[in-house]
Amino acid sequence: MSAAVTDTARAGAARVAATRLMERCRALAKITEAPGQILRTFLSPAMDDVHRTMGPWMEAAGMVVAIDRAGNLRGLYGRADAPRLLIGSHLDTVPNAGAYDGVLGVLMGLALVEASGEQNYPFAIEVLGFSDEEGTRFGAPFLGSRAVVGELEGGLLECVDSDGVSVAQALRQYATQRPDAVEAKLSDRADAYLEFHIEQGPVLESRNLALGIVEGLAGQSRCNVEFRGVAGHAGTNPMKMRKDALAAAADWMTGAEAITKRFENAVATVGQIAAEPGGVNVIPGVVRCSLDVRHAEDGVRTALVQAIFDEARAVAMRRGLRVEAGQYHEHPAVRLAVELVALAERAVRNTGQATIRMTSGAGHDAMVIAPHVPSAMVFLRNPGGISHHPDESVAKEDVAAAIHMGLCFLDEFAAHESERGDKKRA
Ligand code: HGY
Ligand code: MN
Ligand code: MN
Repeated sequence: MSAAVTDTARAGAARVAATRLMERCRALAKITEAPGQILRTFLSPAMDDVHRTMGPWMEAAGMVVAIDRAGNLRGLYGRADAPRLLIGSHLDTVPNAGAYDGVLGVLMGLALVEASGEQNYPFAIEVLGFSDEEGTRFGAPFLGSRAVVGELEGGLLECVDSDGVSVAQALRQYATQRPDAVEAKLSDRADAYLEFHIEQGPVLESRNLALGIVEGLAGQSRCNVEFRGVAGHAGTNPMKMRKDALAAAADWMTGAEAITKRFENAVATVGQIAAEPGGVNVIPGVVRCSLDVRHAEDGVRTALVQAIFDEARAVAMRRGLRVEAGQYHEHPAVRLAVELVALAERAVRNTGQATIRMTSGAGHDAMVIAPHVPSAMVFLRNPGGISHHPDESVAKEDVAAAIHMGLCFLDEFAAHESERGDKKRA
């Protein structure tokens, strides 16, 4: 069959596979631990339901399916002792999430196994559905992929959820309830990792492109800032005599925003704020804020975190309050594997599409895997860049383009693996 006919057939198969993938995203979007919104968190019963739904799809595609002790869903297509291409992303969500963040990348792995038919690749494919990338339950992200690379340890295990349960306790309880869970570890045959993800930003749409090739991911810091003032009666305390923790936090946040704008391409976000005691007629005595800081260069990010902490101390001093600021999680910026990024770019071009190289402001499991396995990421256009929101969407045509590109990637990777094999034998 001529290459053109094969490619036309392939593009047709990709469109059929894209329709099924979108249906599966909608089916999984119905699985939630909060009626009326999409919410799935680390080791929750909702995640078990996702496994019970996806497992049969993966088995029907010829995969051997297992759940590991960190709650990651794993499907292997091909020989266990063959070199392995990992394709994955996460199955957990933020609160009130969209239907595609993470899930799409896991279903892309399944779709490529199904669409690749009986191709006899010189490698196996392992599809991974990570159990926690967002950090919604414990605040610390990447728990699933960190477990796989052996980095779920130390302080991360002591993070507690809103019920006071630690990561370590949650893992012990999960393993007790699932004696058949397999070890959460990376195969020593893992040769490459590929992650498909919606862009969660406006760039591809602004450039009228379906797919982007990720070269690197910005580093991120997650911090807590706590202001301690004096709670009091809202009616009897003159404004000049107050030590209002919420007014101080507000003062700090506007200062932090102005500071961040002076650091080019940096972002800082206070996503959570809790005021105590929380009465409408009580001056807040304690306010706890989250702080998420990101930048492509680690030195700039570290300097910005310090400048924002200094601003908190200056506001507290000015207003006569106490403040504690600390970083509880950070992940350095990551560059993805040059050779694999070029291979992914070639695969896009082989489908006849244009593409661009991008740096991701969002964190992804690829940044955890990349220091251990050569990794590449492909972004899909995300209308309006809307994400972490129920209006998050992706076009079926762009999913078809991604599947088409993914099949070309498998061809390119097969050639790459055969070449590696030849060199080893020489
Ligand atoms: O926070 C992030 O960047 C990702 O969506 N977890
Ligand atoms: Mn996300
Ligand atoms: Mn994500």
